[in-house]
This record gives sequence, C-alpha cells and structure tokens, in this order.
Amino acid sequence: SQATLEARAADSGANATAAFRKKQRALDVPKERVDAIATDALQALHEVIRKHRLTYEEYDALKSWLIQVGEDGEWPLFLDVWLEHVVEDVNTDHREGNKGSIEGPYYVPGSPEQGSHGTIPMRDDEPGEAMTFQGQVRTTDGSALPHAKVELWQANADGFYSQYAPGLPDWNLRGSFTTDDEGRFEIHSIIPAPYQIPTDGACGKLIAAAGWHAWRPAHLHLKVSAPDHELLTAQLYFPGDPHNQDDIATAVKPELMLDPKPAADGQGKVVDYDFVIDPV
Ligand code: MBD
Ligand code: FE
Repeated sequence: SQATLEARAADSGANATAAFRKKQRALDVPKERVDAIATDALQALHEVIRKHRLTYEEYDALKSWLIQVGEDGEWPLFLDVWLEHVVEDVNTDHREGNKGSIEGPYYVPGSPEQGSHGTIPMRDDEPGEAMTFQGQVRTTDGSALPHAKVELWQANADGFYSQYAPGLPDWNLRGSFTTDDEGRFEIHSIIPAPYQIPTDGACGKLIAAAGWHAWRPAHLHLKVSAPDHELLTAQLYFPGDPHNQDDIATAVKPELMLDPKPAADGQGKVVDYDFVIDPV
C-alpha cells in the first residue's frame, strides 16, 4: 500500500496549485520592488553558476526540471518547502508575541466553526491517538483575548490533508474555534502523523537526486487572530519526532515544541499551549 500512498500523495502538489489559483490576490508589486528583487535574485544565481562552473548538461537538467515542477503543479509545494521559512522570518521578526511558522501549501479558509470547546470535524472512526489541545489567547500586555479565532488544520494518522488527498471528507481535521470569555479554547482532535512530501513529482526528484529525505515532522497548523492584532500563523511539533532536527521545510523552532501529557481519563494526550499575539 506504500505505492498507493505515494500515488495519492503526488496529487497533493497539483491540488495545491489549483487551490492557490483560487485564492491568489492581484499581483500589484511596484516596479521598483520588482526591479530590485529580480536584479538581485538573478545576480545571486549568476554567482552560483560561476562558483560551481555549471556545465551545459547541468543547465539542461535544470531546464527540464523547472518545466517538470510546473507540469506537476508543484510550484506551491517547492516554494513553501524551500523558501517560505525565510519570508516568514523577515515578516515576523519584529513581534513580541509568540513565534510563528510557515503556512505551507494546505491551508483552506472558512473551516467549520466549533465554538470555544469542541471537536474538530473528523470521521466517526478517525484513526490516531486522541489529543486534547487547549490553551489561552492573550495580547502582549498579558490580558486575555475573548472571542479570538483559532483555526486548526492538520494531517490525519496517514499523513494526508483533506481537500488535497482524495477520499477524505472536505473539512476533515480542519476547524475554527472561538475563545471564550477568558480567552480559552479546548479542541478535541487526534495526533497527526509525520508528513512525507510527494516523492514521485518534481520536488521528489530533486530530493532523490540530491540524496536528501522528504520528511516533515508531525505538526499542527494554526492561525490565531483577533481584531486589531497581527495574524499569527504557526505550526506546533511533538517532542521525540526524528525529523524535528532535519525538517525538509526548515519550519521547526524550539518555541513551537509541545509538551503532551497523558490524559486524566487515560484516553490519549492533553497538550496545553498559549498564544500571545501582537497588537497592530
Ligand atoms: C506540509 O504539510 C507542510 O506543512 C509544508 C510546509 C510543506 C509541505 C507539506
Ligand atoms: Fe503541513
């Protein structure tokens, strides 16, 4: 069934392209910025070519690989895995509140609202270890933020995201929660599996050709928002995952590590995690 899993995984890259086209905003980057950024980007590449004295064989391999990334619909995957972490860094390094992390290719806005204490949409027989994810949302002066929005999306116990892998209900393991009067939330879900980026598309070909691995550690994706506050996009990780040290997407930070504890009723794990978000 590994072949089936990988074949299904390959759809994810192409689906991410279709989804991005839907949410894409107008491209209104000013001419001065395009000039400055494109000039520097090209110059950086020229330096790489000189440093490594690129052969024509390598130049042609690059051309055919770039064509393949587009044909496989994997530009969102490529960009989010290998570049977004730096974009995230330069856009959030002024913040006093919680560290965040990259959004990645699989966010879908508008997931079902579940209140302050609720269960994320999932199948009756959803495989995986039960997880209660709970905490408080505060602003940087320490006061609680009631009615803040906490969106959670995650892979299932097979490492697949709904709407990007076939055969899953549309909103499976995607939910929106609203903090209570004390800024608290409590979410019932399952612990996600580690995620292997598709190995049979162009990104997988690069990974194999370079002798890298395709793994991201198991993670939860979150967006935390409140009026007059900066949107926090984050990922949270589980201790002991072998890929916390070598995430292919370079999106792990020590501040994003969870501390799961056995649940009092013996059913799975409880994780406490608070979010502090910055006023605009
Ligand atoms: C993911 O699930 C993900 O979070 C990122 C950043 C890239 C590929 C797959
Ligand atoms: Fe992910």
